[in-house]
Amino acid sequence: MKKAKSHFLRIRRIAFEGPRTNNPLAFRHYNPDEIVDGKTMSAHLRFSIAYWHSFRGVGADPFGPGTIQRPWEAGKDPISIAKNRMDAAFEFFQKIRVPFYCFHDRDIAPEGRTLAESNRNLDRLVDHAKALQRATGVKLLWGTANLFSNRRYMCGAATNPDAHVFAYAAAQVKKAIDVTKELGGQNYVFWGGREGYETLLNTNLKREQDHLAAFLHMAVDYAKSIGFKGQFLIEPKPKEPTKHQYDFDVASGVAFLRTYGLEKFLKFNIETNHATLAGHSFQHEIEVAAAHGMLGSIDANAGDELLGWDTDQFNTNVKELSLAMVSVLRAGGLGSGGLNFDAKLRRPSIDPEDLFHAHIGGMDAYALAFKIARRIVADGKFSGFLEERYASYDSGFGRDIEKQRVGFRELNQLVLRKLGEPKPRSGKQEYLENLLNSYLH
Ligand code: XUL
Ligand code: CO
Repeated sequence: MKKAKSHFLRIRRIAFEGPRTNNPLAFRHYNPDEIVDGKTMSAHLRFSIAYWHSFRGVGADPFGPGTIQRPWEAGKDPISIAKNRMDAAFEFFQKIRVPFYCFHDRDIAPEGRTLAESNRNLDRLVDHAKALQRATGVKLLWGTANLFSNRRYMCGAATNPDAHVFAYAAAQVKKAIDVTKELGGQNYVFWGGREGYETLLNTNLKREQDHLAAFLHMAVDYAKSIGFKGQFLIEPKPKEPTKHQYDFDVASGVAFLRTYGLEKFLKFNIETNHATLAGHSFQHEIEVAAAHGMLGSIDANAGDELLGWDTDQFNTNVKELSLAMVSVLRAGGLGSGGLNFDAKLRRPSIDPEDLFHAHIGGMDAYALAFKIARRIVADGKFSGFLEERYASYDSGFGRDIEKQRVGFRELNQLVLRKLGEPKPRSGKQEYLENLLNSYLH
């Protein structure tokens, strides 16, 4: 491939300079090559760039069009623009030093007038991506299909009342799985943006959920038939754009997947801002997924405490991330998943340099949280406290309860004859909060 011109001429590859550096374009905590437990930090954290935000986001909001103008968007031919944009993206991936990226089909290639034309456009950009992946070593963490922007999907894709739309979505996802496989994608994501409803006056909820399950079964069968080995992930979100989305949170997702016999085939892609929109903490969603052995990947971002929608901001809250990373480490890591920055610049952050500041902040916050979480886990103070708190279930009648070897009759006899009144023990929340802070500061 011929040497492409630089799109970020004034910015060099971001270096690790340590916590004391004054250089705003350097990492303070993320040292990609540092070996931790026999693996590089880069391999532990598996950072990924979200193509849709960083290379398709223009800062538009309901009150005004985009503010962000990139020089690589100039030109008339949509395919050449898409290729140019992809060159800029891969230069960014290298300079910010991430090993992965993620995309929707329509992020990387323009939609055509027909599905066949859209597929041809996609093929051209997939060829380009393949060459760039080979040249840079950057890999595809996951692919997905955009089943929510085009007006045909206004009432959903797999849950659309019109079977014709279901069929179209199936054809689009078939192609998206094909190209994800072709690019060596390690996962494939299903986010049901419009798989929900606005009003039950026009919605058959049960039928729509049955259809969503049928769609996912078809995807599983198709992946098997072509030998796609990537992990399927479902990404819950309670609302927005639909008022009520079927995969509301991890718990309802688990119930849905188990109800329809899909639990062996999918894990969860947990997004921080979706967790908080559902009224949960980020750590809660990770713990619920981990409890079911279904923690797959993370869409790393944050909401705004004062706003009730999906602001998709870069997360610099080290405390929140440390707690999340403790749960990730205890769950044994993310496997084929990673930390994908599903986060966008604020509307007035219009400089290409802002893209670097945003990701440096997000990566450093996660790297610091990772180090703190490793210390917390290694010290074992919190896990020791937990073990002690539940120790009464480790032997005697507590163990019999866990093993379901006793019932109400036996426990009734035990309390009346032997145990009597339980002695309450402090939950020690304030002590534990202080202990957590001692790791943070
Ligand atoms: C939307 C969202 C999506 C998914 C991929 O809130 O998070 O970008 O991550 O479709
Ligand atoms: Co997301």
